Amino acid sequence: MRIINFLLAIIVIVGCQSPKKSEDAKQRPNILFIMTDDHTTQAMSCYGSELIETPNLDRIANEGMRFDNCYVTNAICAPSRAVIMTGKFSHVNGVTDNAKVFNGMQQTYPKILQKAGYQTAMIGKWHLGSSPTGFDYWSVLPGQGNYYQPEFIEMGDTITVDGYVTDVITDKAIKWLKDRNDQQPFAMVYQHKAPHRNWMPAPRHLGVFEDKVFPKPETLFDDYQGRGSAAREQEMEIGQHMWDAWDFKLASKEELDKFGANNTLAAITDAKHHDVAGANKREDDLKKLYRVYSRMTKQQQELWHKAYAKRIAKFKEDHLSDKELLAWKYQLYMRDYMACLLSLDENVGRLLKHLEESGELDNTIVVYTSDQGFFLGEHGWFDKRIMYEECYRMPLLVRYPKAIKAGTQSSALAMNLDFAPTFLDYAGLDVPKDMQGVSLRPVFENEGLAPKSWREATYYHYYEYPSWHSVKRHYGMRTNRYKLIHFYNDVDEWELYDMEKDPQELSNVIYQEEYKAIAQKLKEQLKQLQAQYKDDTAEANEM
Ligand code: SGN
Ligand code: CA
Repeated sequence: MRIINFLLAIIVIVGCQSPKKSEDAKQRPNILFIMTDDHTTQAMSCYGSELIETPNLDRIANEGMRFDNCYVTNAICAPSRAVIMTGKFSHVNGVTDNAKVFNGMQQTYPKILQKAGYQTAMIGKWHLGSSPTGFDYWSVLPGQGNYYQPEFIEMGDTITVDGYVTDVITDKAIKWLKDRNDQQPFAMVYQHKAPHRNWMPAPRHLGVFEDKVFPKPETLFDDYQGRGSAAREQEMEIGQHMWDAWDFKLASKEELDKFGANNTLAAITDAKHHDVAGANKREDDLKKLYRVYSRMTKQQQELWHKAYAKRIAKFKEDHLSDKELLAWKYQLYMRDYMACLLSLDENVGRLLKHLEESGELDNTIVVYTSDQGFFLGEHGWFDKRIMYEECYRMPLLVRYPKAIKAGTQSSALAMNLDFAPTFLDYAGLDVPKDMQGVSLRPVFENEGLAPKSWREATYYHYYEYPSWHSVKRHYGMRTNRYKLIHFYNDVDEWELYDMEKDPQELSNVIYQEEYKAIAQKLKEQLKQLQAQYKDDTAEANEM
């Protein structure tokens, strides 16, 4: 008994002193990969946004590097995630659109890190169809996940957790960090659902922006003159393709209660929410909202109705139409999107604070990004997919004081393809030859400037058509100055933008005499990129 007490005392004493870090944990950096869903640079104060303050994200930028030219290779969820995991383009990793299931047998950067002695975890939105591989611990939202009382698939078991999704994901992340073995470095993939459609804020943020008027983007009333059929025929207009109940929360307590009393949950799971012309539009719209509304507690529902009562009354009274109605809907969209960002920023702050307090922050490469950008009313749109700047550009902030000078900005052309090689490079591992991206380390070491012989163009290819939001198939490239796009499949149209003269992409100059030579040169360059990245998947789909 005495011996046991003695041993216990030793354990307590040793446990109280901060345990000595192994050389491994001291030298190889931890990696914290923070990715949100559909968060765009126009809604980050560190990128100059006047729409919202994001102090905790700004901290990462102020203490690290902000990338101004990081581009996604295929602006949609699952494809972007698969590119990040593999360091390979969609046509190589197989996930060309959201309906494809990721083949988890293939090589990924978490697998390589895990094999090399990193502890790996994947927490939050996954959206790759198959179960995560390469992680010691994983707890992921099924599919798109839910904002309230979310389910998780945790190492194969489905559980439901009370609370708001952004808070719950962070609780899980902090718990895993606390429980892990700190003698090994870690790589944690921490991915949020927010601020994905239908933009449901945390209970504590419901209604916070109801009286705020957000500045309108200059192109909110775009008429798509000067662009091709892809811009004209898409289905992502705030005015035409958002839903009154689902998106704008224009459904009263009475209407929702009545709907709930007349329908069983089982019968309302097949809402055809993308069929805007459907005869039962209101019915489908209510179905979709009721499904998520019924997940809330009574108390949460009360807060919800209190927050939205005012806009419902205004909708009934004002009978707005045309431009006035669109301008008002834009406000409703912004109020909810931005309110979702409040909890996101708070939670990122909470996680950074935990790392700081546990002494790990400065030995951790902290990355903040989103699976792609998003339209916040530019061109009258929401959603993403098309290779226009607002959604093509990704936010990318990286904090790692051992290698990155605080407060630097980079205009080097980067892609989500580069993330995996960057992590492997910093972990001191060889980047497999078949990864198509390159490590961003030379950019960090060059204080953000593109080093000599850095890439001159990024490459893009989007496939999900015909489908949600009707954005035509296209591929293209961007240099520092120009963007060239080819829409194919049911059309054969080229667009060229001079980003220096026309940053809003309002005027397609491909047929203008003065751009003839540059268009020719860029087309050649585009062919070379396709050869370099071995992408011949468009040819099969040409007209
Ligand atoms: C849902 C959304 C779409 C969105 C896709 C893909 N509709 O289907 O607006 O484009 O997800 O988003 S919703 O009415 O169900 O919200 S992604 O981020 O997963 O690519
Ligand atoms: Ca997304």
